[in-house]
Amino acid sequence: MKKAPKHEPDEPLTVSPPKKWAAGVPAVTHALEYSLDEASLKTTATTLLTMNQVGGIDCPGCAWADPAPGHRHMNEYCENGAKHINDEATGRRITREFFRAHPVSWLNEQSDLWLNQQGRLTEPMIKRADSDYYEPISWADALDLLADELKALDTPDEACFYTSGRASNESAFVLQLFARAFGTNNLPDCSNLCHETSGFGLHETLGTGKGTVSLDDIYQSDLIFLVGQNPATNHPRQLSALEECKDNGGKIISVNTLPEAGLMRFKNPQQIRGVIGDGVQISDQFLHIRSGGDLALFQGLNKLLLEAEDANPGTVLDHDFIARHTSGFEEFARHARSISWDDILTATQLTREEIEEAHDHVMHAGRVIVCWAMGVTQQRQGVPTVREIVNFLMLRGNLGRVGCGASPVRGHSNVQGDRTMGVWEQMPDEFLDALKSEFRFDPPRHHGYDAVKAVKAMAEGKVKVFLSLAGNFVRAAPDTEITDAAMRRCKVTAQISTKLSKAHTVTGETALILPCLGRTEIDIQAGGVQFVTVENTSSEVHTSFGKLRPASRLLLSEVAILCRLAERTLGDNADADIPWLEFEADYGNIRDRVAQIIPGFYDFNRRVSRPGGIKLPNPVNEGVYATATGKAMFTVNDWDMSAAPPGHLVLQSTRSHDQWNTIPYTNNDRYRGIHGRRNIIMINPEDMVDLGLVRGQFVDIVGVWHDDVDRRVKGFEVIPYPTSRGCAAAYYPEVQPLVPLDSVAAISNQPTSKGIVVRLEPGTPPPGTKPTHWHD
Ligand SMILES: Nc1nc2c(c(=O)[nH]1)N[C@H]1C(S)=C(S)[C@@H](COP(=O)(O)OP(=O)(O)OC[C@H]3O[C@@H](n4cnc5c(=O)[nH]c(N)nc54)[C@H](O)[C@@H]3O)O[C@H]1N2
Ligand SMILES: Nc1nc2c(c(=O)[nH]1)N[C@H]1C(S)=C(S)[C@@H](COP(=O)(O)OP(=O)(O)OC[C@H]3O[C@@H](n4cnc5c(=O)[nH]c(N)nc54)[C@H](O)[C@@H]3O)O[C@H]1N2
Ligand code: SF4
Ligand SMILES: [Mo]
Repeated sequence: MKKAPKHEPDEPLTVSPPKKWAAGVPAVTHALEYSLDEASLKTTATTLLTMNQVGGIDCPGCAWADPAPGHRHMNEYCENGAKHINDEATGRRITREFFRAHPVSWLNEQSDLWLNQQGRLTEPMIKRADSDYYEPISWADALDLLADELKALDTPDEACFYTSGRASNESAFVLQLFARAFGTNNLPDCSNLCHETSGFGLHETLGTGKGTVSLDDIYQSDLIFLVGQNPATNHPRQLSALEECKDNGGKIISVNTLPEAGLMRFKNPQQIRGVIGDGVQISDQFLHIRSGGDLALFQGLNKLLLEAEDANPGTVLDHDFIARHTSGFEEFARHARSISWDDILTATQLTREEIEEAHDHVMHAGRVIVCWAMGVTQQRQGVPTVREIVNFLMLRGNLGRVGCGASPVRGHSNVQGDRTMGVWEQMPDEFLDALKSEFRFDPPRHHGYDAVKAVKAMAEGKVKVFLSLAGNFVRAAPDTEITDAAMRRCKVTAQISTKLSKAHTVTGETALILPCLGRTEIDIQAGGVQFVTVENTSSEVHTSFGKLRPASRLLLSEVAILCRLAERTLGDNADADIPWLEFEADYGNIRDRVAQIIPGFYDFNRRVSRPGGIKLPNPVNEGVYATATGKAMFTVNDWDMSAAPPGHLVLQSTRSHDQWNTIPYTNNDRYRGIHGRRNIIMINPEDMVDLGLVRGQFVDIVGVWHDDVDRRVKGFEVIPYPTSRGCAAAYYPEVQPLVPLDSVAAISNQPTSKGIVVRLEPGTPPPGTKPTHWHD
C-alpha cells in the first residue's frame, strides 16, 4: 500500500496542565492511531503481534529487557514501541521523482518531522559535487565511488565511521572490522552522546561499563531510585516492571527536575486496575532536584549513612562487603563526612528533611537499585555522579546480590550491543589482539575520534569521508552551526539509512544515500533467510527476525552494503584474511567469528537461537572487579556547582512523548500537556516573575559560553511549567544549536545537553503562528 505523504499540521499550540499519570487506555488508542496512519491494518497486525516475542521482531525502540519466554503478554510492547516499529513499517515511499522535484537546499529547510514523514527511502541516490539534486545511481557505482574515495585518502584516519544504536550486532561487528582493517579507529557512535559517562564512571569503579541489573532484580528490589529518567516516554515497559516491584512491596524514589507523569502514577493497560481503576502510584517519594544536583544528593545520602553507622556501629554499613570487595573506603568516608550540609542543600535545592526521608527509605531497604539515564549522563559532573552512585550502592553491599545494583538504562535498542561488538574509538588491546589473531591483520592502536572530536576534525578539514551506519549525526551532535559547517567540509558523506532526515540534506561535496532494510523486513541472502541479534540493557542477546516484505526491491541489508563496500575497498589487500562475501551470504558466518573474539559469545549461533537467547556474564555479579585495584573502588568526588549567573537559566534539552531521538513523529507531548508546536520553553512560574516574563511571550534563547560564538534559537514561546527553580526545559533537537561543542562532561567527553546556560531575549513568533489555547 502506498500512502500519500502527510503534511505537517498547521495547528495552534494548546497547553494543558501536565498529566499526573501515564499509559492506560489512551496510550493504546494513540499507538493504534499512529500505526494505522502509517501502515496498513495487515502490516500493523504483523508488527505488533510478533513484536518482542520469541522468533519475532525485536522492538526497534529502546533497550528495555523482555520478560522471560513464557512470561510475555500477547501484546508485549508499549505505545511508543508501536509507534517506532510502524514508523519504519510505514506505507509511504520516497521515489526518484521526489528527489527530482526537491533540491537538497530546499529539503534542508524542511522540519525534521516533515522529512521523516515522507516515508521510506527506496533506491541509492547521489548528490554530485556540482549539483543541488539527488539523482539515482546503481549500487555498484555508488559503492565503487565510495571505495575509490576511501582508497584515495592520504591516511585511513581521514575517514570516519559513525554508528547509531539501532544497528544490529552483525552490522556493527562488520563496520568496526572494516574500519580497523582499513586502518582507523575513527568510530564515533551515539553512545558518545548518550551513556558514555556511565561507561567511564562504572568502568573505573567496578571494572565493567555495563549495568548489573536484570528484570528479575527490578521485580525483587526493596527500593529503586529513578534518577534523571522519564520512563513513561522513553522506556515505557519499565513501568510494568516497576509496578511488579511495587506489588512485591518495593518502594520507588524519583529524582528529577520535572515531575514527569510516569513518575507519579501508572495505569497498566495489561491489568484490569489500569483499565478501569486509578492504576498504581509509582513514586513513594519525588525529589524535585536542581539540574546537576544529583552528585550532591548521593553525597548527602552517603554522609547520612556514615552518620547512622557512627550512631549505631555495625548496623548500617555492610562491613563484610566493604572489607572483602572494595578499596578506598577510608579516604571516601573522610571526604564524605567533611562535606557541608549548606553546600548539599544549595546544590540540590532540596531540604534536609527530604534527603533524610530518602535516607529512611534506604535504611529500611535490604536491596537497592539505582536506575539512571540522560539527566545524569548529559551533565558536566556526570562521571563523578555515576561514581558516587556506586559509592552509595557499595556502602550497604547493594551489588552482586538479587534485587540490587547499578542500572544505566540504555536508549537505543542495540546501543549496548554495538559497543560489545567493538564500535568504540578506544577499544582495549585485548579486543584488538583478538581481531589480529582471528583475521591476520594489525588493527591500528591509536585511539580514534569520538563524536565531539569527529566534529572538530571535520571542521579542521582532517576528515574527508564520513560514512554513517544509521543515525542522524548532524542533529544528534551539539552546536548545530559548527557541526553543519564541519560536515559540509567533507569531500564525501554517505548514509546507510531507512528514512530521510537532515543527515541527507547537510552533506559533503558529494553525498550518497544508501537505503537499507529495517529490522521489520525479511532479509534474504545467498545463504537463505537471515536474522540479526541485539543486546538489551540487561546484557541479554537475542534474535530479531524480519517479517514484512521490504519497502523496495532495491534495498540492501546493512550487512550487505558494508561487506560489498569492504570487498571493494580492501579486496586486493593481501594482509587481512576476511571473507566479506561469506559474511554477506550468511550472517551465521559473522556470528561464528564473534564467538571466537568476544568473551561470553561461545557457541553464539546455537545459544542465541534458544528462546530468550544468551545472558552475557556480568563480572560484578560473580564478585570479580577488573579495576586498577582488583576490587570495587570507592572514589572521592568533588563538585563545583558553578550556578548560572543571575538573570540566566540552566536549560535541559529533552524528548517529547512523540519522537524518536532527532525525529519528532508529531508536535505533541501528551503527558506534559503540550500539543501542536515544539518551539516552546518550559519555565518555573516563579522564575518567570523574576525574569519579568509572561506566559505566551516569545523569546530568543541565547546560549552563554566562554567564547564569542552567537548561539541562538529564535521565537520560542514561554510556558509556565513546574520545573525546578532556575532550570528550564525545551525540546531536543530544536535547541541543539545552543549546546557548545566544548561543553562536555569531564572524563567522558560527552556533550552536556542537560546543562546549557542560557539567557532569554525578547523575540517574535515565527510567521504564521496561531494564537495559543490555554486550558488551566
Ligand atoms: N519515545 C522515545 N523513547 C526513547 C527515545 C526517544 O527519543 N523517544 N530515545 C532513546 C534514547 S537513545 C535514550 S538515551 C533514552 C533517553 O531516556 P531519558 O534519559 O529518560 O530521556 P530524556 O528525555 O533526555 O530525559 C531525561 C530526564 O532527565 C530529567 N533531568 C534533566 N536534567 C536532570 C538533572 O540534572 N537531574 C535529574 N535527576 N534529572 C534531570 C529530565 O527532566 C527528564 O525527565 O530514551 C530512549 N527511548
Ligand atoms: N541536545 C541533545 N542532543 C542529543 C541528546 C539529547 O538529549 N539532547 N541525546 C543524545 C542521544 S541519547 C542519542 S542516542 C543521540 C541519537 O543520535 P542518532 O542515533 O544519530 O539519531 P537517531 O535520531 O536515533 O537516528 C534516526 C535515523 O536513523 C535511521 N535509521 C532508523 N532505523 C534504521 C535502521 O534500522 N538502519 C539504518 N541503517 N538506519 C536507520 C533513520 O534514517 C533515522 O532518520 O542523540 C544525542 N543528542
Ligand atoms: S519499552 Fe522500549 S523496547 Fe519495550 S516496546 Fe516500548 S519502546 Fe519497545
Ligand atoms: Mo541515547
